[in-house]
Amino acid sequence: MTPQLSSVARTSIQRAGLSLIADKVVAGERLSMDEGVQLFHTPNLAAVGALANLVRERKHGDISWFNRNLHINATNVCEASCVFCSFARLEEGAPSAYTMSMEQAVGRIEALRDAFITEVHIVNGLHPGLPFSYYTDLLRAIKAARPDLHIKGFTAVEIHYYAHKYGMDYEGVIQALRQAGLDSMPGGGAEIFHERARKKLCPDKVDTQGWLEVHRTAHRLGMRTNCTMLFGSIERLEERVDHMVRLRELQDESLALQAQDPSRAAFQTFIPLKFHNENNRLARLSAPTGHDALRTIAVSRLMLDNIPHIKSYWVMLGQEIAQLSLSFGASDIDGTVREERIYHMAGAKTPQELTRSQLVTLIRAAGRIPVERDTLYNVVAEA
Ligand code: V47
Repeated sequence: MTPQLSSVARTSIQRAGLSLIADKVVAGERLSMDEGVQLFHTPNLAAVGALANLVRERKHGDISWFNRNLHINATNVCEASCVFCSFARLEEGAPSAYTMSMEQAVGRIEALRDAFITEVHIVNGLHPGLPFSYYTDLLRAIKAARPDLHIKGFTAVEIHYYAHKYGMDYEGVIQALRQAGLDSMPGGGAEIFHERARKKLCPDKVDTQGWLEVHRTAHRLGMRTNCTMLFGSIERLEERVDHMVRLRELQDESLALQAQDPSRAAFQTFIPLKFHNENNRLARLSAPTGHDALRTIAVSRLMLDNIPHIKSYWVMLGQEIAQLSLSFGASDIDGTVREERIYHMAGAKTPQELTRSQLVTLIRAAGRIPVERDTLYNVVAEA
């Protein structure tokens, strides 16, 4: 049965002044930039959430996806000076700077030899002193140790940095990483595309055009990618909507090309990343509220009509908001994770890891049906 708005939700939506937007959502029509901004300014969060939940249930019913994965951040040495980042250290030898040896990185995979995982997620700092072969060797060593694992790794920021540093183009970098074992790319580094905010947040890493071009190239080469938005720091609400619209436009383009040539790819998942305010140069700002997180998830579900999944990454949202988000547009909560550094160095109080059964319990308690997926959303098991 096609999901419908309840009469209670319809009344609340009408009272919130969202009837025109609701008509478009019910008819499956695309929302404009101005409508996205209106959703952010509507005080009635429940009404916005009801609309997002309708779209979520049309796309996924009661299913909530999760996976079993492991995060590796092989180095936190990073030339970039993003003001929101608590993870990076400017140079080797700085307090708590580290770079894993091959043995250390692969040792983390080998330690899990008897544990069932399907994915390794790799994101690194922009290390000025490593050869490109460090990354290809890392991928080869991981694949040699665990050929069954899907490697999702290297943000557009890293791809852009390697292209400049090692004298290659984006296609050359992606192909070389892929030949070494890379299977797909995460969505990090997008931050906020709007130039006013981007200049303040991350003045010296890939610009918006470059970030989008890396993903365009990956899609052309048939590699699926994710996309993100860092919200709740210094950006304006209009800039959040602008960010979503720019992603939607690239996704339109990638999907149109994929329709002509099925070997091409597109975005799978959008992950709104809630700003964490400890141990970084934006520590003076308050952390975004749970209310803001739920609204941002809901608006992204409504604006990004062409991206299949909205992920509420439990590590950065906390388990309670991640649960609630499953009724506000999100249909995925990410995975077991195991040893996350980027958010914990920025003050996240969530555990380092959730077991499969904890993820299943969390999703069931939110009234949804947990389904374990692999990175490409093939069903691994119904829980
Ligand atoms: O690019 C860094 C963000 C991202 C902070 O694709 C911060 O499946 C908030 O992209 N407060 C990396 N955000 C994480 C990421 C990710 C995570 C999980 C899954 C996937 C996926 C991607 O974290 C960075 C940056 O945008 N970030 N510092 C901070 N203080």
